[in-house]
Amino acid sequence: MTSTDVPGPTAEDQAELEAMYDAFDAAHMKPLWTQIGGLMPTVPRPDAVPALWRWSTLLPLAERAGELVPVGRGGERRAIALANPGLGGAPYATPTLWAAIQYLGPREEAPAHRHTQSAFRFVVDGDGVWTNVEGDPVAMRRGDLLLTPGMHFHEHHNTSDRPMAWIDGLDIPLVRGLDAGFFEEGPEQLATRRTPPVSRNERLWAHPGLTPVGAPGTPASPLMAYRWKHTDAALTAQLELEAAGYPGVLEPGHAVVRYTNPATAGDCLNTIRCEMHRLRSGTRTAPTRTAGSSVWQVFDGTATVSIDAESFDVGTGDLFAVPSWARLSIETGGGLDAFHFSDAPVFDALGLARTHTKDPA
Ligand code: 1HN
Repeated sequence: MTSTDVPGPTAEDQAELEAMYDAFDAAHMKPLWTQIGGLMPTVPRPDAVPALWRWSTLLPLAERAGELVPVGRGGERRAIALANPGLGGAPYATPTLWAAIQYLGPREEAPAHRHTQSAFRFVVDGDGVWTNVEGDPVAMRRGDLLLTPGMHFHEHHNTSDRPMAWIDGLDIPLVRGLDAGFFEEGPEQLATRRTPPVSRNERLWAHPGLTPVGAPGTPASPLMAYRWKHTDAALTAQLELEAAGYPGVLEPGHAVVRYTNPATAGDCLNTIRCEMHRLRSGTRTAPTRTAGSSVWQVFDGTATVSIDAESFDVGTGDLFAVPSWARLSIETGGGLDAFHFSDAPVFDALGLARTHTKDPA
């Protein structure tokens, strides 16, 4: 008998198979053989898509929310999340990262709370808000990265007559996926209305290469503020050294600093990596794929960003999301400073980190 003579399933066989699949359904069981491609793709196949949010869209809408929606207990924060169009309406920029614009009007206060989710704020423009982290007042100003590690009480207050907007990044979707979220309201009264120019944590920890002996180290950074003055100086020095012929930058014309825990040199937050990138004018980054997702915000300058088949022209304040394993390249004519945050610490900790860089085309 040749293979063409093999008889197909009989009607009786077919009926038995169907009965088995119905029994699987009834017993809440799923056979692997119908699902393997979806469960184990050869490379990541994210639902998240390359996505762009323009500051010129976000800011007026946040201002409108400032006019129409009060901030206070219950809502807690006037934060409006970036929802990746591939994620079915969930308020997530990527499957692991929440990103939002937050807006606080003149003299407004956002109440104290704490949660297991890690958080940061990055300030693209403005000042006048202090965030009290565990009762330590931390000024928020242009170019600063401010941290709120998990389970630190935090509240915000605008001490000025001007509104202020900034971006928040949190690991909300990751923590939701792990069912690890815990949340507690704090005291009704603001912990303090003091507005010192330098917070206690900076006085202790913001001295390069000098660890305060006796101060307890922590898995997330004990330093809550990374000031633009320091970030800018580090990037300027890298590119000046490169121009003088010393090695030290990632690739020609591309300087990067990572915001780290001064006690460990590890990432500043347990679940979120934060970096500032500076591209010299006329620089194009090598197309790179990275396992793990991320969000960028242009801090200064302009660029053309290619993410897989998409291409976006971006300027100050614009945000874009890069799905896992998407091919990313950034090209700038006039120079670019861009803030970048990702879920890379999670990928590192779990042994899932991978990157692939093609030679520049
Ligand atoms: C939160 O605590 C802040 O403290 C911002 O500014 C956004 C989103 C969800 C849950 C808590 C903040 C948040 C948040």
